[in-house]
Amino acid sequence: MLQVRRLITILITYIFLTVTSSSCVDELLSETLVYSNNFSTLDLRNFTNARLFVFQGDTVAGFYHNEELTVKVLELPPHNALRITIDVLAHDSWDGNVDDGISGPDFWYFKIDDEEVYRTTFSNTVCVSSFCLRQSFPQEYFRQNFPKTGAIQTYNVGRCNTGPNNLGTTKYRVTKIIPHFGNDVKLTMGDELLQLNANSPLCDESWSVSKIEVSAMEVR
Ligand SMILES: [Ca+2]
Ligand SMILES: [Ca+2]
Repeated sequence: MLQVRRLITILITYIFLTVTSSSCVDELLSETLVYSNNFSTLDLRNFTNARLFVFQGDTVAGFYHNEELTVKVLELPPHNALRITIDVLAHDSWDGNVDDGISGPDFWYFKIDDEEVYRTTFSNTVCVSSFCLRQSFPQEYFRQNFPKTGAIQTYNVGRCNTGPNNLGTTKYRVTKIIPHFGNDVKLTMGDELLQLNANSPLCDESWSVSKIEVSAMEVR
């Protein structure tokens, strides 16, 4: 009887291992951080359209409104995927998903080798029962999350819009893993911001980047 039980246990274990080992889960073989830039050393090598300013004591690349910022990372080690991590500052009155043809949607995106791989919206608005402009982040567009969901830091100060409707600045960490081969990668960050009723759309809403990281991954 004991032997029968043992045999049954071995059989169940075998079936479990067979099922779990054949499931389609990618296995991470290696991950190497190959590029990290928080602009503290003013390193703008291989950038296009980069400019720096200091926000709350931190040197960042910015600010932008309907512009793109590009960096090339060269001589990557062997890999078949990249992990891209970007810390984005959303300054002032971003309007999220609102689709009124005047205020938004307010999109932020990035491209890998000129192909868009990520698109979301941010909302810095207040959220009360009678008024709340949702944002897609932490997911990609289109999702209906509350303003500032997933922020890693919020600041009471905006960059420009300093009046009674100052909506501050919100920092988000955008991360995505993308299949990639080849020795070099071109990373392009950009926005499609809309604010037709503002005297200065650039003052009304803009963005900056406080850190960029690229990791080379080998995945099976
Ligand atoms: Ca706005
Ligand atoms: Ca807007």
